[in-house]
Amino acid sequence: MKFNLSFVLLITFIKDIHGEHCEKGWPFPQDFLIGAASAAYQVEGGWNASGKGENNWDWFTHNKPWMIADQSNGDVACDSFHKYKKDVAIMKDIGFDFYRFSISWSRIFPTGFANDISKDGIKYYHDLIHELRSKGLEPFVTIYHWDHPQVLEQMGGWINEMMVDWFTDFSKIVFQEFGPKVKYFVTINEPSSFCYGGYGGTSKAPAWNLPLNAEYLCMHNVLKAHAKAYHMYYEKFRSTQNGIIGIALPCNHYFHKNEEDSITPDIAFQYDCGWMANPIFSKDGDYPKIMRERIDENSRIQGWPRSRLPKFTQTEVEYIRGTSDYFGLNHYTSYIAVPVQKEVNKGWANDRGFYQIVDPKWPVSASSWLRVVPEGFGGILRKITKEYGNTPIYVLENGYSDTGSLNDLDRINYYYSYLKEMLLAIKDGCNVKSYAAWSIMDNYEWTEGYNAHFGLLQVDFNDARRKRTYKNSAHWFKNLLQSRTLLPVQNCTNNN
Ligand code: GBH
Repeated sequence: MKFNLSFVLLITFIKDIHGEHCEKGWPFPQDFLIGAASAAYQVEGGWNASGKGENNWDWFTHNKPWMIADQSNGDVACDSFHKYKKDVAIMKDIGFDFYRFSISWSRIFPTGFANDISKDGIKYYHDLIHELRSKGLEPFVTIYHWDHPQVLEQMGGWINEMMVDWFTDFSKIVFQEFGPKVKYFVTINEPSSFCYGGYGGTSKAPAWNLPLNAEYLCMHNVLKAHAKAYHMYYEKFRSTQNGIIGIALPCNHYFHKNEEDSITPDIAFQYDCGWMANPIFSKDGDYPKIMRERIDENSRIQGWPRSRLPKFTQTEVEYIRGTSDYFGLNHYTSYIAVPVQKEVNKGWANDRGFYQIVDPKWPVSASSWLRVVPEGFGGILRKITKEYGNTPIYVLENGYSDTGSLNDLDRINYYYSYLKEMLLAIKDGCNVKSYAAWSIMDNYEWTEGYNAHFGLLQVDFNDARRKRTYKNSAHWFKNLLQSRTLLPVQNCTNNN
């Protein structure tokens, strides 16, 4: 495998310098950072090792296995709790600049609260960070990637405003302990994913299924928690630690259905991305106007005594606005936004007034929600730049799922076509500073279990040692990182 692909790339290169009909390579900007990403619950395992407490995903998968596609859980996952040195050695070999990983809250606070801190839990992340730095990789730390102590969930999870303080307590320990050796922090990964999936719907723990209500409350608290952690970092840690801190938002791109419809894609963007981004990155802060208007109107029509979209005070608006040093973008796919007219006495369909479809011509992946639409990546980078100005954009996740083959040409094509769009957007003036592939290895894909494979490395989940094997895409990245140039895949290799 390894030999084959290098050979093909070598031929590509030779043909290239001989000026045959290949697209030429696209160099990455200088200082551009390229990394790989993961999340604690998805890779660590060691669910009760060294005194770790139970978290919401432990509880959910153990007590409601039928909610998971293959009834599986993250008890062992990739066993990165024990195999982190191997992981780091592999990333060093591929040549990544940074590793984005998250901290397991219940590993640090086994009983859920700040009065009981686990030395072993802290030590694990010190060891991981040390291992990364000694191999020349930057640790890029996500404080929260969806797992929190189950006791906090019992107390309402993200619907309880106390979560703002609990999250701040946790963040404080993270900064205190790891901040001296970490230059890059993400407070919270993808608020809308767990607010919709966990509280509004059923695709994430705790699957409350209280749509058009609980997700709004969840987001309200998440934005406050993010802002509070950000301010604490600035007030107490930044001057000595010199890092940067931001938030990771999942933003799709939206196309129109009809040529003449210039507004629905923007409305869809505001609901999907603006819901989280507008309060933080816009000039005036707060939720997007369109959401305020439509949800307020629907709530009124439906006889609610107040809007289901909670309100920030002006002080809160200002407290949240500007609380991110960069725009952390997780982007995978695009949709077509189709408008739905408001119905008399009924208001806006789904609080939104649009629904989303896909173009059947867009290639599929192993995840029902993920179609391959590279031009949407350029689209969303330009849209974010247009909406929120020149804030640096850190792409913190982008990737493709398949059924797990080592010969993953579809994944290579996905990365090539998406990276090319990104480099074009940079040429057009988008201030993109980094890119992280999701994911370094196949892992526990939440309620999709082990069915969806996003990894550059295959993990043998039937092997107690969780053997890791390079896929062709890992070799492809290694080559890219050596040349710091995006070289064509298909154009040259298939047409010769
Ligand atoms: C990322 O979310 C996550 O940050 C990461 O942990 C995960 O492994 C990776 O994606 C791959 O999935 O189930 O139909 O309701 C990406 C954005 C938002 C995509 C939620 C899936 C749920 C669709 N995700 N969405 S559905």
